[in-house]
Amino acid sequence: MAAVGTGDEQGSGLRRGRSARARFAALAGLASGLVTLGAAALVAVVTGASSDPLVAVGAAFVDATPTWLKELAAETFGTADKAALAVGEALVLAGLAALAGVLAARRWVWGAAVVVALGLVAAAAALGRPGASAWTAAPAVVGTAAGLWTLRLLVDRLPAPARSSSVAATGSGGTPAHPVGTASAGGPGTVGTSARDAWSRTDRRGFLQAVGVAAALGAVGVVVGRAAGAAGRAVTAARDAVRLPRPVRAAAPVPAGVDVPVDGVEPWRTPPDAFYRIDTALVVPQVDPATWTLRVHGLVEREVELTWDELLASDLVEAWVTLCCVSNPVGGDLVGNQRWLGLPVRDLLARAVPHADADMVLSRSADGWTASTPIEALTDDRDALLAVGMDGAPLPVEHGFPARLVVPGLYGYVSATKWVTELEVTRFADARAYWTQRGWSERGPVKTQSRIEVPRGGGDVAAGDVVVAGTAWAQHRGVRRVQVRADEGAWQDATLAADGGIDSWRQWRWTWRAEPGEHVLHVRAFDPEGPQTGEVADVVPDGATGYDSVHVTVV
Ligand SMILES: Nc1nc2c(c(=O)[nH]1)N[C@H]1C(S)=C(S)[C@@H](COP(=O)(O)O)O[C@H]1N2
Ligand SMILES: [Mo]
Repeated sequence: MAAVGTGDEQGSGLRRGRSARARFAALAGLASGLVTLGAAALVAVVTGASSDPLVAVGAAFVDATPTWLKELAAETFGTADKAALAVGEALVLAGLAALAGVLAARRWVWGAAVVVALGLVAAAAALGRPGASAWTAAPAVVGTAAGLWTLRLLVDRLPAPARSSSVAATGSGGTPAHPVGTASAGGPGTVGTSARDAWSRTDRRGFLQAVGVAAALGAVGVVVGRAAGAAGRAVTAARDAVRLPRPVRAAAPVPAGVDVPVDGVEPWRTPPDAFYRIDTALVVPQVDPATWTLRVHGLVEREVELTWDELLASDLVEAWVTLCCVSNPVGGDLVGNQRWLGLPVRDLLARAVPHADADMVLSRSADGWTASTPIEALTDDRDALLAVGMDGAPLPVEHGFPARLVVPGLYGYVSATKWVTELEVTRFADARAYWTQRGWSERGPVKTQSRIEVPRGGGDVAAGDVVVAGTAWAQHRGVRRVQVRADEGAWQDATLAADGGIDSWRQWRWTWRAEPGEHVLHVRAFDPEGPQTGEVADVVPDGATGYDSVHVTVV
């Protein structure tokens, strides 16, 4: 072995060659990862969005996430938790792809094993989605094959591993390496000979170009595949074509004065585009009303299957209902009020005739989500609706088009199934819904709540008469009274806004004689049973309690 330079120099040159090689190998891994995703996204145009590895793995992750982590994510990212998940997934994947490249450059089988393992995870996740067929694994399989092929091509273009300084490397594909010492070698200051020297600038440029081309092709595949898939599946045209019938019973007219005349209070009627959105769907299910049906089965005298046309031809009614999420913290905004159009669920259940021992209806969505609703809430005289309309228009796609449930008095997680396709009449003892399987209560009646919207905490207010205002809700029981107190003093009655019905929230306001200094305001609402509890409880397992408060600096 002809030594060039000292042993130390030689060693560090070797190491440097190795780490440079590893860096390039990592790039090869990243580019191959993109090719995998691009090829998969293109196949998923045909096999459906939920078969796309990123979507399938993300969805499986969402379903498997422990409740505490989900709560943490919701607290940290709010309704941006889906974006946060996508970023997290991309980072983990990028790390694994780079690792696959580095390993493949050392020993091909190691790198290939990482790629195949990732492919298997993606295939398994896709096959585990509701409505999966064997084809659902196709994007993962095709993507993995394309990724492996790309990785092999790129790794073959890397310089041979730097084993010894004197051995002029030969390309692994049998290509003769450039001789050491030509113009293509490392240049001034290069220590010893290493992989770097054996790899000409031209080789390096060629490699980086190949990496660039692969990465670009992969990225284009992802973008085009996603866009084509979304355009092909989109039900926006079908939604635009829907003509909703007039209700046989219109909603009670909204009295004047449901909105308190105070700037900064959320409107009584929540605009649909401002309505909070909560669901586990990473891609919004696109359900074509032409093929949609709702099946009522289980503990019933006769199964009922309802088509879209039959539903629209039924006697639909309209009702204002405030919907809220069990994950809404005290003072939070996962709550909204809207006018819904739909078929009373009791009419639908009456057609099926539930058995006397049934005490629950497990509703299921097109994407496999489930909610457990006490059957009495669906059969008593409240406006529990199989809703098709919101604010006089077909449901927005992200709010459940073509049909969803809306049940006054229950949190969304036990009642408000969007993209609903099935009602299984059953018993609490026999079936458990999506969130109940994850530690939440099987029943979720809404807890009476109130919040202060004005003044917002943080800013200063001028001493004197200060208007304090906000909203309270106690769906299907009704808000009877709202009280406010300053600095833990005596509770004072607030003035209630006009009453839009017991299923809707209610605004209130109160005038406060504010003295300069630091103050804290609390609010509480009363339903017919009495005041809401001030006891502080977390959202898990069945909804937060406690008084909303704001800290105000009066100057
Ligand atoms: N298919 C489906 N329906 C669903 C959910 C879901 O994850 N999937 N989430 C429920 C929850 S927890 C709530 S609070 C409401 C929210 O309805 P919105 O997004 O229209 O406000 O939808 C309910 N319906
Ligand atoms: Mo929710």
